[in-house]
Amino acid sequence: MLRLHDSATSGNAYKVRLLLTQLGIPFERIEYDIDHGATRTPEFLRDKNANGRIPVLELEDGRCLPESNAILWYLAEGTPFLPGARDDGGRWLRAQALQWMCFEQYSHEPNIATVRYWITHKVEMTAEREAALPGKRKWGVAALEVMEQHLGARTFFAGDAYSIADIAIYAYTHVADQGGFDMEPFPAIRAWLKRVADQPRHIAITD
Ligand SMILES: N[C@@H](CCC(=O)N[C@@H](CS)C(=O)NCC(=O)O)C(=O)O
Repeated sequence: MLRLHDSATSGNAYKVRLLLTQLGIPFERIEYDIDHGATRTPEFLRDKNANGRIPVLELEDGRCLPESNAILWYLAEGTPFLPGARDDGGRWLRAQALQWMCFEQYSHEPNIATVRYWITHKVEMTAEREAALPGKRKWGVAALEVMEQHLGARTFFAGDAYSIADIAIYAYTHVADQGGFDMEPFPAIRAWLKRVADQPRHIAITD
């Protein structure tokens, strides 16, 4: 059985739990206390992820794949969750999915997810974090504005069907309010959040 090295409140890990569930693939969850360095032990760094982070997908043969969006891509290959698997526009749609997954990791997650983590995990607000906070809020809102503009004319991120691009971006957008991001000015995002939550076999981050 697949094993997911996991943490219950992590949006990055939730992406993988959501896709595995929607694909109907059984998996074992191994929980880590990320607040107390459980992913920084010599064993974890040696055997699971040298970068010291979850999620990590461990295959039946013991190979370990870190990075949430790489895991989504691996699992979605050959399924409708990787856009364009069955049509001529596949190359373009897959590139668009990758475009949005890169956007999520560079412009969205480092701002929106980090602020949420600081607040919900009640981490010590060091001088360094206090100094970084306004910039993270500013760039988090900027990411939401980019998404709002895109979704104003579209139903999903890559083409017109739900895909791993939506899963990647949904994970931290639907809990952005927990980091103090006001979603009121973003009606197109709010409509898209509902479309994603209405997909078959959807699970909550708390499930
Ligand atoms: N780019 C990575 C980020 C992974 C990440 O930041 N994981 C966090 C939890 S969301 C973690 O493991 N933190 C524990 C630590 O850094 O020690 C991904 O998308 O999987």
